[in-house]
Amino acid sequence: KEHGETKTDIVTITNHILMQQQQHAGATGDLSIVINAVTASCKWISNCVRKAELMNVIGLTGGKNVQQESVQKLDILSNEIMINMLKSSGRTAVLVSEEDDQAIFVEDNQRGHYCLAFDPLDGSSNIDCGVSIGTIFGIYHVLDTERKGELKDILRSGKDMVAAGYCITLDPNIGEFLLTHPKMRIGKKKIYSVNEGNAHTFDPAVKSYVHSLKFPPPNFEGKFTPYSARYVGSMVSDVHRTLLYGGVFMYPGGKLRMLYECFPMALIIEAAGGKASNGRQRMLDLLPPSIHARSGIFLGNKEEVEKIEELYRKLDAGE
Ligand code: P6P
Repeated sequence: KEHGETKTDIVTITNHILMQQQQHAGATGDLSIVINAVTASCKWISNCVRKAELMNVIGLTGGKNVQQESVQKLDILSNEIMINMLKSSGRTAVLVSEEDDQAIFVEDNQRGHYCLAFDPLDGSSNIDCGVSIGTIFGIYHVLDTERKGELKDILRSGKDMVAAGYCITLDPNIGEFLLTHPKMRIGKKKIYSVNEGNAHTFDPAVKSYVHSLKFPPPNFEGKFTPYSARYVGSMVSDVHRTLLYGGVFMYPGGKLRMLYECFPMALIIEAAGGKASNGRQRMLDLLPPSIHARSGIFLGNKEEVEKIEELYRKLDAGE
């Protein structure tokens, strides 16, 4: 791009998916339809969140979701938008949402070959203070297209996911998602991201790792080079920064949900050349025992995650 010339090879998500799909001879276009339903939902949700401040919709409904967390009205709205858009795409069979206690089995006449696990509005406790929030989703293809639409089609390990994504920003001017980082590779900055208010719950491996980042030995020039601490408290924001800048994001213990938070983010980070683990095993190899099962998660630059895994090996070996 010469200085001053307008960039003309703008690729929208629809074009990008179609170009990817054309590379697969047997592609039916169904996955493109599913992803377009997700992007349409994200545009609608983004619009609702922006309008919420004006409509004063913000405020607790007093209800509780399956996680016994107080629910914001926007959570309910976002969930209904996602479910209705995915069902009416006619390409989905089973849906799992953070907002619904049970899996949703799409009626026969609307059923398709894809299953989605999603958090319609992750980080919603941050809505009132304007921190970025977003939608996280992971997509599976049903195991058997003749018998599509059973729990086993979605209660699976992360490595079976065919696609995953999150929505955090939308270009409100043209209302499109634009390809900004083709062939995305994770950054290499020295940043660590964890809620240190939970330090009293950290096991010795996490304690030792975090300490090593804050008080590293002098580098080869004898300089003291601690990592920077960054923590938003909204997974889409913390993982997006980790993807673009590098470093490590951690939520030790079991708060984040495997199907619709850990697996999609693990798939994305691995696709960008990073690593994701529960400290002992590759995140995507885990098999969730239930649809809202939780896991500890460490994701980011390979060498950072490998340091943590080595500390867990020593901890388990009693060293
Ligand atoms: P804590 C938001 O509520 C969320 O589910 C994730 O988006 C975020 O990473 C995490 O919880 C923050 O949890 O305990 O640090 O407030």
